[in-house]
Amino acid sequence: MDRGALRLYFICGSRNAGDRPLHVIEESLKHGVTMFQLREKGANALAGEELFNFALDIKKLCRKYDVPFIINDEPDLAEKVGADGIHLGQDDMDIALLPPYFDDKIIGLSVRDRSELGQSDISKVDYIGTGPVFATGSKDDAGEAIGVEGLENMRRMIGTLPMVAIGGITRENYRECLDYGADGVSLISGIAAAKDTKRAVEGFL
Ligand code: TZP
Ligand code: MG
Repeated sequence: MDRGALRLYFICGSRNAGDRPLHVIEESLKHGVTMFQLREKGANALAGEELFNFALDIKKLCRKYDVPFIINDEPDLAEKVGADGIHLGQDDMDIALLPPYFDDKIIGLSVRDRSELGQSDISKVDYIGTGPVFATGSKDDAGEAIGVEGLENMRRMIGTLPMVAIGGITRENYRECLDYGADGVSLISGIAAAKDTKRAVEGFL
């Protein structure tokens, strides 16, 4: 994959961005987000046909702005909707078991530290997501923050494999993540909870 796509990687579901999530997502894409992930989690998360239709609407937006469209944790949905890739966590499906659809798609994997790296087969992984770098309120089981030192250690262990930082990323600490080895940042609230989506995106860029 083009590691440049990781520069500003927005993650969002239907419950993260007020009552007009598609509008927020379109604004974010229009103003410069470089990769998008649909992560549908939590109370009142969409499922079934509703989730499929939401995913399809987002895919159309991603195509319009020429931004890769990734789906978190749901390979069947990703294949059905024709997504550009899948992002998996340590407890999700084994990458080796992904169907052939994903052979030429983007595969992302969450890896927080040396121990998780040791138990991961990264031979088919296009990028890893490392964190939480800072404290986050967006994921209950995110675990303790690894800090920028955690990022730096991971960069040393993975060589040139594309890596995106995640967890508590703000305009203030964005640059630091890049300085410590990340190719970019992925974030939910930094964009989804911003009053002005355009300003938030442009602020990061
Ligand atoms: N994985 C580790 S931290 C996190 C995920 C999905 C949440 C990131 O959200 P925020 O609001 O950018 O901290
Ligand atoms: Mg997961």
